[in-house]
Amino acid sequence: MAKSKFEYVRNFETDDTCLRNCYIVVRLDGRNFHKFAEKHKFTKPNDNRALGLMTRSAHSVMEELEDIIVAYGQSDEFSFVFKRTSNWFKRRASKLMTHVASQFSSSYVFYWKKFFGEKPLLYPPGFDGRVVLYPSNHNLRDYLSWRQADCHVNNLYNTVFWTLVHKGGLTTSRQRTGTLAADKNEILFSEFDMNYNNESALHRKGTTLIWEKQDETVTKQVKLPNEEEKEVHVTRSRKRVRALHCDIIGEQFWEDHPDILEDDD
Ligand code: DGT
Ligand code: MG
Ligand code: MG
Ligand code: MG
Ligand code: MG
Repeated sequence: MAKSKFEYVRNFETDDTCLRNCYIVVRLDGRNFHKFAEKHKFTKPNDNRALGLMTRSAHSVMEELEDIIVAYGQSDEFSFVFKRTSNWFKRRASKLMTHVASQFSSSYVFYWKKFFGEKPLLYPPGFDGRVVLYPSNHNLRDYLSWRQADCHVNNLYNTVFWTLVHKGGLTTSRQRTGTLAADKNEILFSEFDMNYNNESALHRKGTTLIWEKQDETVTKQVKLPNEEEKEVHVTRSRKRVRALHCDIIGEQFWEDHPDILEDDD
C-alpha cells in the first residue's frame, strides 16, 4: 500500500531504547497520596488494607507483564526490576513504564473492594512512573537498599510520632521526634515498653515480591483405548509470586535467592 503524505510524522518519534545489559527499574509512586490517605481515612502510620492493595496490584503487574524478576514496595510506591537481558517491547522505556503504571492503576481500582470492603473509592487514584537503568548487580542492590532504608527511616519516625500522639498524649510531639533524632528506639523502649524490632515486619521492611517455583500435583482421569479408566498423578513445576517482608540490604536474602540476579560480566 502506498504511504500517505502524512506518514513522515512518524519520524518525530524519539528513540527511548534502554541501554543493553542494564537492569531496568520502573518505580511507581501514588500521586498526592497524602490527600488520598486522608480522604479514605487510612489508619496511621500504616494502613494494612492500603498496603495489601498495593501488594495485590504489584502482584498483578508481575503476572501480567513479562520479565520482572523482583519488585519492592513500601508506602505508596513500588519498584519493578526487569531482567537485564529483557527484550520486552524492544526495551522501549515509555512502553515499559506506561504498561507498568496502567496495569498497576487499573488493578488498584479493580481490587479496591477486596481490601476496603464497602468503603467507597471516592475518586480515581493515579501513579507516576519513572525508569532508571542500573548497569551492575552492585548498583541494583544499592538501589533496592536505598528504598528499604527509606522505608525504615520513615517507619521508625512515624511509629514514634504516632505512639507519642496516641499513647503519650502529646501535641508537640512533632518537635520532640525531630530533636531526638538518634533516640527513637530509646523513646519507644523506655517510655512505652515497645521494642521496635517486634513491630510488624511488613511495616519495618516493606514488601518484596519474588518468583517461587512450586511443584503442583494434579490428578487426572486417563482412558486409553481398550483399557479401564485410571487415575494418574501429574506433577508440574509452576512459578508463583511470593511476598516476603524481610531484609534485602544484607547478604542473606541474595544468598537464599541466587536466581534473581544474573552474573555481572
Ligand atoms: P507525590 O508523590 O509527590 O504526588 O505526593 P504524596 O502526597 O503521594 O507524597 P509521598 O509519595 O512522598 O508520600 C506518601 C504519602 O502517602 C504520605 O503522605 C503518607 C501517605 N501514606 C502512604 N501509606 C500510608 C498508610 O499506610 N497510612 C497513611 N495514613 N498514610 C499513608
Ligand atoms: Mg513525592
Ligand atoms: Mg506519592
Ligand atoms: Mg511515596
Ligand atoms: Mg495498539
